[in-house]
Amino acid sequence: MKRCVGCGVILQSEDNNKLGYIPASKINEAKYCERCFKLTHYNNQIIIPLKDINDKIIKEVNKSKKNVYYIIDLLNINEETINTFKKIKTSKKMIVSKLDIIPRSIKTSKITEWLKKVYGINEDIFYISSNKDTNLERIINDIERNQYYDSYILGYTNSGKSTLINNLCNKVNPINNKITTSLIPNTTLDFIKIKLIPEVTIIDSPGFTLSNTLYKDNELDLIKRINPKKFIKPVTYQTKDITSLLIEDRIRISFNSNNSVTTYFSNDLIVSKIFANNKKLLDQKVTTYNIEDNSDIVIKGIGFINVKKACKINVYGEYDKLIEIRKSMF
Ligand SMILES: Nc1nc2c(ncn2[C@@H]2O[C@H](COP(=O)(O)OP(=O)(O)OP(=O)(O)O)[C@@H](O)[C@H]2O)c(=O)[nH]1
Ligand SMILES: [Mg+2]
Repeated sequence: MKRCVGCGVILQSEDNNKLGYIPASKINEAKYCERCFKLTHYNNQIIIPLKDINDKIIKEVNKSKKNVYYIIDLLNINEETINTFKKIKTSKKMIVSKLDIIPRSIKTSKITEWLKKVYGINEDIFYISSNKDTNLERIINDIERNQYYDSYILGYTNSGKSTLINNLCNKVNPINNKITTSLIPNTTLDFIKIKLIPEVTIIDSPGFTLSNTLYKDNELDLIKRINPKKFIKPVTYQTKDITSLLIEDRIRISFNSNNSVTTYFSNDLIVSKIFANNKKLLDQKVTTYNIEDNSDIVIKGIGFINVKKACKINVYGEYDKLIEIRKSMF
């Protein structure tokens, strides 16, 4: 039984519509399945939704009792991603990834304090950037110091698990077999065991998936715009009682008073300020939230909007499923 080095599935040449397919003529020497090969060499993106993956991962990890590093990206900190962290019952630490995109105005010590106060996170928290090779040696030192022989790398899809593992290997024990990484949801399809050094194993995992997302799995352009490439530039809007922010022509949030609100999203996400007498979206379900001074409107998987003064907001349509309100880190 041979597994794909890129995504972890078992290689097979019986059915080209099933996971792990590789033509029979290639199966002996192949390291990667056809999907990973096409993704890496032709940017041909085949998306495979994974069913019930969240429960399966938690079950397997809790049974194993192995150490866990849980990767989370700043724009995806919300009740759901934090609750998943809390379901892990083995020794665990948090890694906030993609430090290179976090606005310079946000200090990591502030984030740690806030994660503790608002979300009750008492575990160690690391801040890394795989792209910029920042603080990766802290993870390696942590593994060494604690003598973790096996550690899972867990986290939501696209949080940067596989990229981190490739970069850790590159530092310690460079190998040619890179795990496949990409922006498509669920690039990694099964657990992948990697020897960091002979006595230390790191296990990559399929990403957890959010219960609701702004995008459908095949909306790759939108997925690209949601995932920041560069550091996020916060944008401040002054609102009046008729102002709404419209996000990607989908989520509309209206404000009821003069206020100052600042968005923390990928710079490529399309956000516009519109006015309530714009009828376009008016005959929809409306959900109202009472916001206290200095709070965040969290949009799951997308980012958050910092609101300075207490106010009421309305959210239109079914997008209330993506909205949470929390105390701001500022
Ligand atoms: N800016 C930035 N982007 C990163 C970093 N690490 C990973 N990415 C990007 O995030 C996207 C997802 O990376 P992956 O490593 O495939 O994420 P994953 O968590 O393994 O995703 P799944 O396998 O789908 O669960 C890719 O486009 C990466 O280039 C980082 O440190 N900084
Ligand atoms: Mg992966």
